[in-house]
Amino acid sequence: MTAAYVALGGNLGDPRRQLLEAMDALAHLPGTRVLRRSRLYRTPPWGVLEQPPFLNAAVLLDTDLAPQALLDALLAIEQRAGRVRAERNGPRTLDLDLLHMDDVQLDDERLTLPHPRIAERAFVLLPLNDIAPDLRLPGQGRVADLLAAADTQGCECLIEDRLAE
Ligand code: PH2
Ligand code: MG
Ligand code: MG
Repeated sequence: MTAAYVALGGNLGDPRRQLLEAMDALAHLPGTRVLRRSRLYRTPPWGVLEQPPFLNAAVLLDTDLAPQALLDALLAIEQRAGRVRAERNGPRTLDLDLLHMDDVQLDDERLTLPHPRIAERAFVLLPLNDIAPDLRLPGQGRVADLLAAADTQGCECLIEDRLAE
């Protein structure tokens, strides 16, 4: 079993429902359990500014799936949520990004682990800090330290969405 950290995001349709349903879908993947769920965060759009705010979250999985198989499973869940691949960094119903798997470093045309741009993105670091503040990302640093240095302006935690473990 391997620990896997997945970021969830969305800003079209009903993002809260899509994120919660995606967490359930992750819990039903073969050989996979959800160990921790972050709170939900409302975050200003990054990259393409003219689009609605995002909801973001993160989960910690324990999984038998290999990285590429897990990536395929994440893309299938995105598809079922009506994801249409249009503009890079543009609006989407559901985005599931594999951030890190313990003891895995890889770089091929489909997948780079750890995800190389975690340190730049408050919308990833805020929820990741809920579930793994002491995680050390090879090449980037410790999550809580990265968050302390990040620009979290405009990000808000949806307190009412604190989820049971
Ligand atoms: N995802 C993007 C582009 N911009 N901005 C926020 N706030 N949250 C996201 O999840 C996000 C984004 C591309 O995946
Ligand atoms: Mg993304
Ligand atoms: Mg993605």
